Amino acid sequence: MSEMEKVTAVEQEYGAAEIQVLEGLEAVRKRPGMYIGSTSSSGLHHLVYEIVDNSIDEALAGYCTEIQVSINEDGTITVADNGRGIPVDIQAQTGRPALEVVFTVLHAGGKFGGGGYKVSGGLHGVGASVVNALSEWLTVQVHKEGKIHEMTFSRGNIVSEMKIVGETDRTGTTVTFKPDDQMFDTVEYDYEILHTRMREQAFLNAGLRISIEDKREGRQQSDTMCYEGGIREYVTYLNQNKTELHQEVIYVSGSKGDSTAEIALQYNDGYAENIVSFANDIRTPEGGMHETGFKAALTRVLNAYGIKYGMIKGDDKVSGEDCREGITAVISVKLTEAQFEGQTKAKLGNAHIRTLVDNIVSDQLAVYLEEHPVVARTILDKALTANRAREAARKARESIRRKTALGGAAMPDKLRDCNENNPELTEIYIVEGDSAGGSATDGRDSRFQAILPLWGKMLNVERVRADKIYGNDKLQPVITALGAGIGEEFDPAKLRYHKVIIMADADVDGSHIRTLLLTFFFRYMRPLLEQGYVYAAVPPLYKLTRGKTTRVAFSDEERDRVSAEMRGDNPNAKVEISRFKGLGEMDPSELWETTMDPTTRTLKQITLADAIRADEIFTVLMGEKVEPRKAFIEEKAKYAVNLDI
Ligand code: TTJ
Repeated sequence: MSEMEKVTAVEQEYGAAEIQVLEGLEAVRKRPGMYIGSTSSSGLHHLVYEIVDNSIDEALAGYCTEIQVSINEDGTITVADNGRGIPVDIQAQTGRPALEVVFTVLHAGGKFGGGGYKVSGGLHGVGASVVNALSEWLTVQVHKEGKIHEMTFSRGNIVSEMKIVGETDRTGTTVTFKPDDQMFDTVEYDYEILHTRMREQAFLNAGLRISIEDKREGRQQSDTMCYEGGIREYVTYLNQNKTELHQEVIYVSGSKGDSTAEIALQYNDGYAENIVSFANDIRTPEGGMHETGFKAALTRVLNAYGIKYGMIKGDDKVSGEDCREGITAVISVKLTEAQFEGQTKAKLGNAHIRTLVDNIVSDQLAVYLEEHPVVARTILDKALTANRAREAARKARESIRRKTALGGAAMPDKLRDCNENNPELTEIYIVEGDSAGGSATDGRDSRFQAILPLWGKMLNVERVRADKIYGNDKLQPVITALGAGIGEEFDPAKLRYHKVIIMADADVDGSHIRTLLLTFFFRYMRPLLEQGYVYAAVPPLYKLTRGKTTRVAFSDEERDRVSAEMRGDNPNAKVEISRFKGLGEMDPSELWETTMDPTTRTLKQITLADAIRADEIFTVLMGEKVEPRKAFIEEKAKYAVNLDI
């Protein structure tokens, strides 16, 4: 039951209604994870998306053209738009100003005052009241009808009732909030995470100008994003640094009833399939009906064209995978009452959307191919080449399989396996470098911990056809050790370890390996991430020694605190502090105690969102052009390291 209904049920007795409201927001503070997914960094960033969603709804309704997001100097967040402004009049239902209701009643955002928005990103969201409940303080200013209306809150409670604080000649809404550090593991915002999300939203809402600024000391930066071409430009962005096979991005769109769909696509000369899909501006990395409809129609249209013009003969059809080799596509659908399903609620379930997308692609792509025969021939050639390569690879794989039949796959030489066989109890550390691998092997508990060292440069999965992955000397050991296959054959039930732990240094090389591995898992073992099997080890940064006592610290703050503790009441005591330069520097017992012992270590679970970001770094920048790639990886290394997203 929504809180709104409860409030109505008490028939607007003001006191009772107020109590209901407080109980509503109290529930949010009791179980914040229920409303924003988690109280980690991901939940923290979610607060911003919740607020921005409201402004995007206003933009979808046609009344807002600009949104500004700022990380203020003190680490608080401001979101401002130039929409009509949240209504400030007294709401009949509650006898309270609508503005107050938006921030104090659960799920009130966007749906009050009758009518509301037809298709709304905010429909998925939980609304401004949740952000309010989880903020140490929050201020909202509404510019409307010549006046500036202001209201302030603390942890969801009203601090000052709505009042007029000045005059204005514009309209719009501005919200500033400070996330409550009692509610979150961290309250430090990451500019890159917000930047990526805002860029995505700008692509999805053509013509909407979104700017973002970091005003914090020493980290000042900003960007303004506005894409008249919408998802067409998104495809261009994803294909930048790649060699496109045809110049123009193909775009098709249509609607039925309240639902709309648009698809943009362009092929490049690589082998990866890169389909990014959204429902109501929310990313759906697990796919769903819109992707299914798209894939079915694409395969059907290309085969029909190939047969019609004699490029495909007899029964030699090209498969879906063949048709998607080297494709970059963005699918965006909007619908009322989107059903999000799957492990991470990241899969669209509404079946009528499959039909809508299938029809649009079937009709319009067929016409496009007829009108652009050169492009059509290029795409068909690509699919036919993919088809031949896949056939050849399948035969090669089968002959290898026959050779190793019965014996099962031999484990990689470098793998130091554990004794336990039950995968639910075992874990594998994928370790960067031979020396760290040595320390890990000596330090581990070999009963349940396996070690697989990786060394040297990893394969750039962007530039390789899926079949080559099997034969790659860096990835093959990972595939064999995990034992669950890759791609469409990947089967989590066959996993040999239920914890896959990436252990790499907190430097550029470490983040490179981590990014590559995550990209690989994202592309070829996605359920591994979806089902939460992947972790990052968190090695300490500092070692502190006083006499015979040694301790470690994982951050600068902890270093200072531990150092003070070790000195105790003795101000002259000398505590020596050294920085671990890398995993290889730790001796086996140090590595065990700080990073591998399940009773003391910290593991960060890697989410699909982390992998998407790693993949995007790749998709966008791992093209042929080497220099920008190097510069980018070095610049972004910090956020591939900072996995707590
Ligand atoms: C609702 O319908 C009547 C006219 O105003 C519409 C509205 O509420 N627009 C609106 C809300 N624009 N911007 C917001 C908004 C902006 C922020 C930053 C935060 C919140 C909670 C709402």
